[in-house]
Amino acid sequence: MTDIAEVKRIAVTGKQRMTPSEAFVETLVAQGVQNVFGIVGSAYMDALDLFPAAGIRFIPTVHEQGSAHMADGFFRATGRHGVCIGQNGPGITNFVTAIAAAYWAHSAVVAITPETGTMSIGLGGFQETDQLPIFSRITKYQAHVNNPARMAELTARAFDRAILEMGPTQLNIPRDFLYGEIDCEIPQPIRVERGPGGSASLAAAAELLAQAKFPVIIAGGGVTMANGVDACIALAEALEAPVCNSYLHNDTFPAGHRLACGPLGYHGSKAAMKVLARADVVLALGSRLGPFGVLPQYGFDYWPANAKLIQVDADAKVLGLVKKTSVTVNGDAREAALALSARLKQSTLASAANRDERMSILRTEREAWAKELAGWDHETDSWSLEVAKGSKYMHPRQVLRELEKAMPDDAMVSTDIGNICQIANSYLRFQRPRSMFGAMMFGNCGYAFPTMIGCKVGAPDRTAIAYVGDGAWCMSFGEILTCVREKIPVTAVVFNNEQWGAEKKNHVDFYSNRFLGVNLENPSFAGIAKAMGAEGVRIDKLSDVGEALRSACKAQKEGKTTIVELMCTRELGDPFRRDALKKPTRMLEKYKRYV
Ligand SMILES: Cc1ncc(C[n+]2csc(CCOP(=O)(O)OP(=O)(O)O)c2C)c(N)n1
Ligand SMILES: [Mg+2]
Repeated sequence: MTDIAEVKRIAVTGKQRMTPSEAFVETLVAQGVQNVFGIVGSAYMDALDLFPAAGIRFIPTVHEQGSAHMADGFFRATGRHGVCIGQNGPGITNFVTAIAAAYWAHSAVVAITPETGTMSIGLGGFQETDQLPIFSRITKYQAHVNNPARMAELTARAFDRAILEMGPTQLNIPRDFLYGEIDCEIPQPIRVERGPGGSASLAAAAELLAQAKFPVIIAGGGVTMANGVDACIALAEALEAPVCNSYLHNDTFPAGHRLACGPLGYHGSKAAMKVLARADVVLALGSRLGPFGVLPQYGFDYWPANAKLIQVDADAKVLGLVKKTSVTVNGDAREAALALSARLKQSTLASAANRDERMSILRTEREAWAKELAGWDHETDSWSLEVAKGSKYMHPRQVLRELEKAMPDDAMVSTDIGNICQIANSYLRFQRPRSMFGAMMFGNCGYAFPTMIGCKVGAPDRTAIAYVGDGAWCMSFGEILTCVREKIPVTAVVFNNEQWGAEKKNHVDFYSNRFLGVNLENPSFAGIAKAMGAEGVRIDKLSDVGEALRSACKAQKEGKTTIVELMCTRELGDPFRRDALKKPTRMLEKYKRYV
């Protein structure tokens, strides 16, 4: 097999005679693709055959959902396209959940979906389904190759649009269209340069910021996507404005910076919420202010309803969508931050007058939250106290604190959907961007592990850690084999509380502890890991947690994947969706006692 590193990766130039498979593969080369995640299938074997000679690594996965999550993680870690491919029909429908997740993570994933051959469409021959409607609401753009001669053009467009529209796209290819001969020129990638936004809106934003007595910045995911953390820091320092991270984006501003408040949203930082509540002007930088991310937390509605809101986003469609805005700027987060800093240099800042007072509020709130977290060893609701009382296992919060202390500086951490993974938001602190990979707003269990495998492929020199609950782990642990077979070393931290905890919390809060389908009988996850060729450790003593994480991370340098199974009590923190559940009402006699 060709050594990929040695292949010259320059696409052919000028109009040439070639096969559509060659046109497709050469367009991938022109777009800079070096890794494609997928499961092999006859539908695209003619193109797959060329991957090694084109310098493209094909990474076979266990399940196509895993492939698409890996593509998502690859994009989020690198800012470069994540690419996945599969067999027409079932291979492609297996992508769906992960593409929906990538949609809400704003990830430039290109899902390549070979489909039934054109001469048998509609006959129900084999592995046939209409593949465009399925993805129509979870992609930003769908290219359908309607003629083999357009293979390169449409392939290129799927890649260009994923970056332009900041989300997944689909490239749908009737499988017979990979064969034949075409005259074709491989298109060069089209990348638009994004500006800071309109000058009138920037002037209005700068004026509001200059007049602000208590400006607060919310640094959203757009700051990372624009590689704009430095520009955000410079703007925050110019204003001496505290900075909150938007929900699940704990890496958009360095946690150690004197102006950092921590993350908003579910199990976020109370300091961030208390500081934001005092703002008279809020600058949301690169954030859509998603509704779930700004819900009241800890019984506290922190959104400053009377503050003026400046929202900056590269996607015009999210401006003013969720929160009422005073000024909207349709611009790149980095460019806009730089432009605002430049404008503010010429202004007198009202907030300079009360700087010391504001800084003292920030310090007080940060210290109060740090102290509260330090003393918050376990949950204190009566159900949690009851189940933890006789347990020989560890309190989740104490486990999360030990992990935080042992976390390497270069760590990338993905978090799944579950009670313990969400409480982790309080304990995950990062100093640099592209470090936190939450399951974002599609909220699917099973996201974190495959996503982190993709992150590791994109950033092999960084330490890769996935946080996963035991329920979600069972949806995703098959991909251990991908780590082992493909030598992609990752650490999975599995919080084993023997339950689908996040949903069980709703039984506790709303359904009088009528547990149904939430208790889990688990095998030994450490044992399974070993049987699959990885390392596995099972920890039930707090004093062993830090060392287990440290040595698992070290083992990555030797190419080893480790599953650290942490035995946790069944106690449960605040629920996800208190906002969306109601105490039950029953009207029919037979259901009367179900209240
Ligand atoms: C694919 C999918 N199925 C179901 C759910 C509903 N759900 C949300 S959290 C959760 C429980 C997660 O349990 P676990 O992974 O064990 O973590 P824990 O809450 O126990 O910490 C479930 C079933 C979901 N979010 N995604
Ligand atoms: Mg669990």
